[in-house]
Amino acid sequence: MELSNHDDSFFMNYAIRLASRHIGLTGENPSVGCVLVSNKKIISYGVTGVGGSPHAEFEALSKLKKIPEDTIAYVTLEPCSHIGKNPSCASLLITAGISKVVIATKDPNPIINGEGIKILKSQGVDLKVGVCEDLAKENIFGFSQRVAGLYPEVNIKVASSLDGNTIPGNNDPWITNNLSRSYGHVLRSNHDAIVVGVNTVKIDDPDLNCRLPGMNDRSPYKVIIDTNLSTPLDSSLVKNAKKNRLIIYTKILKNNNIIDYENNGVEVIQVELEGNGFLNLRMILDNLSSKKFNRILIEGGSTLSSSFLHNNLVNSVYWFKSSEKKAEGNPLTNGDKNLNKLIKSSNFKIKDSISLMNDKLEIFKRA
Ligand code: AOF
Ligand code: ZN
Repeated sequence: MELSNHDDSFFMNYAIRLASRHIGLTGENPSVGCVLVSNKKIISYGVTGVGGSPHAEFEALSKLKKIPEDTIAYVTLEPCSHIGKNPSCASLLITAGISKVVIATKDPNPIINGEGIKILKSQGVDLKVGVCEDLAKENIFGFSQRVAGLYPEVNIKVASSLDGNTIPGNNDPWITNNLSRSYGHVLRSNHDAIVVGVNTVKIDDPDLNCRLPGMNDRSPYKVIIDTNLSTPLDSSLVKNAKKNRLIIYTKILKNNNIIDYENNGVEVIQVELEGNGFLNLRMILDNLSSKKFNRILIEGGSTLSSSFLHNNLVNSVYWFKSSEKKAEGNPLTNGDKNLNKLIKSSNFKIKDSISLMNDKLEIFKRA
């Protein structure tokens, strides 16, 4: 009996969830999920490996000794047609004798872009494209942007008290609760680079690692926006630069101490200033895109976050709000940095509101 539409979306949702687990871990490659189904049962599954290899289809196929004749492959992205760092997944599926492939969305990579589908079709494989497409597209949004020659996906994380203040009171270094902070670490793990302004480094001396148990290796690159190259050489980020994979963007400097940073393993990149005295954020995003980063997380401070918003460069805002704790100063709901206003004027829509015990996470997405 043919599988119904309902079953197709059930198996594809499973594949999409698998893919979600490796977002931020697959380097320049998108994270893809693959589920193999025989007689309505999942007989194998795969997800793109850490660093981008192996591809999901390869992993799913290689777990099986024998592939039943009626096997259907559910993949969140069109199987690749080319031989790159990995073999062609379209060819692997054909060689394995898979007679039906269900695909969530086409691969926007110009070297594939329909070629995988063509190869499968030419070999008589039964195809269905577009199952759970919106969800699958959301997962690879940053990748799609970058391969289309646009900027990577840029998301902002902010934490504040309910009234929008961001500086913790004296007695407690944290504004939000444990659960919010764990969620914040998940966000770190599923981005390729975390960006902060130099003032955040000077005030907080952060590590910007993913500190969830067992997930330390999921820490992305660190990036500091530092117009005058004044990041303290004894800051934790610089001292651990090699391990941290630290990049500092600064203005074009005639007399500079770049070598001091480079000796610590920092990559220093000089970019032009804009009229307002800020570094050109578009040039920075171009450069991050050339480094094949798909997803960028801006973690502070509020000046940097609002500059990205003012320049319409942000895709989502993750705003953690504590209902209990009070914070001081640096309000996100006032003046130039009024986040509420910026979100409204940049046409963001609230996409989700998640309870994190007594905190709340509001997720805004650009419409
Ligand atoms: C798939 N399955 O799991 C992924 C795909 O250099 P390569 O060989 O790793 O190929 C990279 C391209 O393959 C990448 O840019 C994207 O278009 C596609 N990713 N394709 O069939 C996978 N991750
Ligand atoms: Zn592939």
